[in-house]
Amino acid sequence: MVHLTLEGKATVTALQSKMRVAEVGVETLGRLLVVYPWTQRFFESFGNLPSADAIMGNAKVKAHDKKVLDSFTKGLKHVDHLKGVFALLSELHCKNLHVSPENISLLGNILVITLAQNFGKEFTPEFLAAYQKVVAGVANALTKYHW
Ligand code: HEG
Repeated sequence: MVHLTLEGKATVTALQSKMRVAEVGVETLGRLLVVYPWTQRFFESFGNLPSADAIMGNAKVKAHDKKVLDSFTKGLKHVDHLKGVFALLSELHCKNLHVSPENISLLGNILVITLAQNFGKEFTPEFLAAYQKVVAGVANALTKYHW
């Protein structure tokens, strides 16, 4: 559950259209794998990831990034019931994949950083602050099954 004021809800609607613009050009998972290399161990099936260029150019990384971004966009549509919407995905990450809550929040934070860097015009500080809340909510919902 993300607590947003009514004004915040209008911001969320605006964020939805901003995300459509930004979707091409935010390589969040690629950056996670480059900046926090220990996260690479979850993606052995993606092949050899020897350098930042290789990671950013890897087709499987890009395809997976699209899935991750779609999840965050879905989160924007369901800010009031994130835990329910992400229950299955939480089960997958916690029980099957054993991805830690820390790594999950890192990915959300990287998304916000990337939006600020690549789309600073659309994502002004006000929008970034609101989006940070949503991203934290999604990350939190994804750790529902952690103990
Ligand atoms: Mg996860 C699968 C979203 C963090 C590792 N992740 C998936 C899938 C989605 C998703 C939508 C596909 C599920 C399916 O096919 O049913 N991931 C997602 C979000 C976030 C996140 C929204 C952060 C909030 N994931 C994350 C992190 C790691 C990770 C931090 C590892 C460091 N995800 C991971 C792996 C898979 C998924 C290993 C399975 C990949 C595969 O085998 O295809």
